[in-house]
Amino acid sequence: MKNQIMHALLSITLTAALATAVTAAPNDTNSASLSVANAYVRAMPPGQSKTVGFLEITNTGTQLCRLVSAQSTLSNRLEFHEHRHVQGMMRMRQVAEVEISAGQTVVFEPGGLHIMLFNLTSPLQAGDSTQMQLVTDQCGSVSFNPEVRSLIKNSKPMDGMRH
Ligand SMILES: [Cu+2]
Repeated sequence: MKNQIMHALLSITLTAALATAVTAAPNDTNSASLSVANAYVRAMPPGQSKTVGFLEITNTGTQLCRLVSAQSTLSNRLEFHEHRHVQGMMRMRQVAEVEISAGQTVVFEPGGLHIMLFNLTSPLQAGDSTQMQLVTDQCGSVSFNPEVRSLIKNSKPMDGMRH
């Protein structure tokens, strides 16, 4: 009888340990099913402390992945945003998470989904090295190095910078 109780307790402990390991995994492992292409952030005009990032992310796996947060050495506050036309006006709003179905590519682009980077402490210039990481709920995380692109190359310089 005592043995059975001990066994049950051991099982519970093992289950709890496994659950902890699974929960911790997204921060530690690089995703096997997500790949990022064409990632860039905009160089900042003088006086700006925020900028925007764009990329294409593909889910090559077989399960749904949800982007739940973004991290970067550039900024302590990153948010997923999207633009929506509301009564003829372009409005920006924060989205808590971004879903990527199995086999789908989600594009972050000017006028649509984008990543806002707030509180940048130093100006960002074309050629600077950067690092960014996207964290998912169950697909691990993916790290990459966005290119810094100058606004001058863009035909609509202020697009995406308005709040
Ligand atoms: Cu935004």
